[in-house]
Amino acid sequence: GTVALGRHALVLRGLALPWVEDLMPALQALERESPFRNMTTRGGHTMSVALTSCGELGWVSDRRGYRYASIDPDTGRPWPVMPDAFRRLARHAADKAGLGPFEPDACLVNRYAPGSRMGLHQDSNEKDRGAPIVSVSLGIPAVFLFGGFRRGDKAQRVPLFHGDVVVWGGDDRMRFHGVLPLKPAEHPLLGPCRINLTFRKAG
Ligand code: MD3
Ligand code: FE
Repeated sequence: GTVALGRHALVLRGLALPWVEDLMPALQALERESPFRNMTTRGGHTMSVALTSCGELGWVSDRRGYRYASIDPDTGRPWPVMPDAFRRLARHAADKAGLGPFEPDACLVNRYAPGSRMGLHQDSNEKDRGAPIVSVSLGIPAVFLFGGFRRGDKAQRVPLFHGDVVVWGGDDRMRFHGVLPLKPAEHPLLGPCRINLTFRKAG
């Protein structure tokens, strides 16, 4: 089933399910190379979501603010190579949504525990605003907030489950969005955890 959230925002329910057995070992290898870390906001608060990255560029935050960088500051090494299964799933999803071809150079990996949340924000650090963003949800469910173009605009609530893929492009790329605090839950593969892979063309 495909659900349209906006003109260029599509939920592809369960699209990642056949890929999970290839995604999981790649994710484990990736987090051994560049472990999850809790970043700080510009205001100095610690985020409840843990983050790592793979691909040519990853997401870093420090006193200077947020940006994409080619070196993981926690390891001093380049980010892990984007696993083939990750890249192929991202391309497949963008094609399926009619927003391909997509060549991501960054994959941000967010890890949520029960209670973790992500406040409303816009993703505006990517140079190529014409490229879509592909997001893959794994593990326990979350409620995604799909807002408007101003912070105060009313947001639609969209439940996202294990295996769901969302593709955002065109006009919908600059919408405010976030994730409500996760309810306590257990997933048979991931335990009390949600993983979100977001693929971007950042550079
Ligand atoms: C809609 N992550 O990492 S993914 C983020 O579930 C982020 O971890 C959320 O927002 C998560 O920045 C949501 C879906 C997503 C990603 C980027 C978007 C939705 C978006 C950019 C524009 C509009
Ligand atoms: Fe975002």
